[in-house]
Amino acid sequence: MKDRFEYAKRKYAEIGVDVEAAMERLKEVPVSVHCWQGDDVTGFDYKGPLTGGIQATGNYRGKATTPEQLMQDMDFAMRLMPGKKKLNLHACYAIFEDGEFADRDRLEPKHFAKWVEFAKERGLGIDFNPTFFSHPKVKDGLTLSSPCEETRKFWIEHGKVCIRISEYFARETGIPCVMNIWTGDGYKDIPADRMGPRLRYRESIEEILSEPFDRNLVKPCIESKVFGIGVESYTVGSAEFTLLFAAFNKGCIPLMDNGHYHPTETVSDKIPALLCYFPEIALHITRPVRWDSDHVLLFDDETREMAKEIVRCNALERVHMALDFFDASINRISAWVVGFRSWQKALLYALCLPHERLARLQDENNMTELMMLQEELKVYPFSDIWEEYCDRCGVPEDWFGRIMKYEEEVLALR
Ligand code: RNT
Ligand code: ZN
Repeated sequence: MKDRFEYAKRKYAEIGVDVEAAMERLKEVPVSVHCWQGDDVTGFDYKGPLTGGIQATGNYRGKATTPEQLMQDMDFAMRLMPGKKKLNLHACYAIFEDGEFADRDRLEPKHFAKWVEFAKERGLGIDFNPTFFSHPKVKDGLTLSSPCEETRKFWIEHGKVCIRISEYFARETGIPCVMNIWTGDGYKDIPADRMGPRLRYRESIEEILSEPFDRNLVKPCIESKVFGIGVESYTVGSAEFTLLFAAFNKGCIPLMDNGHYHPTETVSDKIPALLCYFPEIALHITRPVRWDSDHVLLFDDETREMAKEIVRCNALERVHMALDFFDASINRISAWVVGFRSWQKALLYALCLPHERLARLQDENNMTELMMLQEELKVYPFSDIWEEYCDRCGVPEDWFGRIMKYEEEVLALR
């Protein structure tokens, strides 16, 4: 195996790529692991169905149903993922001690103390998301854009308490917290007023962000969407609305989820466009199949292309990367691990490309050689670099066998 790695390393060196440097660089890049793959976005605060136009399908055995189980599963999964991680939480994952309960507008840092403990023990930063769905106060499918003042107030308050919790995460872990605002607000059928909800949405988010906080600790993001299930005709937080909101509100970061665009649009192309204007951007990395289906991320063309853009733009520090998929039809731990590994592969692959040389060919209009080289690079001995990277990160070779054993010994008994 080492011989193969040495050969691959030489082969890459011939085209000017230092694979050692690539591996070292990747080890420092944090990728946020979403807790919600572990329990199909259920959370711990309400017993109702998943709403907001998103859907987890499948009923594979062994779903985590308590904080202890979710932490145990996540811990197990993370050990099988090479590279640096962050923990991504949603507000609905608040942990209440014996019989105590606080609604979403009354959440406090203490309700996340156990998560902080979990993160600190493992040296992880924490990212956060207010949860504007799966809750009785979502009125007629609306939250921050609702015409009902009481509803709007409730959700604004939720956003504000989440800022305070985000700041607490950052202070405790010493790592800034990326806080993402996404709502499923919209209409199933053709609305009579498209601007009204957007004006209310704008006002609500501005109000949330008027909560005083340290901008070095909390990085607020806003995520757009094209449509959801049951919300097919109109989405308040559309792409244009969201991008312009971020552009006009200093310090607010636009978040692109690559499941949230029309099927022939690509987020890989949008990354460099946004980087021309925003100092920082954020991503939800997923795999949409025909719609925003949130299938497990794979090492496919568009995934590689997104990673290539981030690396080419020299923007590994400017792009906050988070995974966002949830498949309940297969072993959830394998889903987590395969998805995370896919993104690591994509980043490592991108770091092992001779970007300057390729760009030069483009600038010289040598499109003949550019095509040739881009095609040849696809079958370079990348797998040997990847194996070496996993080995250096201490990931066991038989990681999948371990997941199967965990399914038998832990998940199957739930
Ligand atoms: C939904 C959005 C959103 C959620 C998570 C659970 O379409 O992608 O980011 O997936 O917040
Ligand atoms: Zn998302």
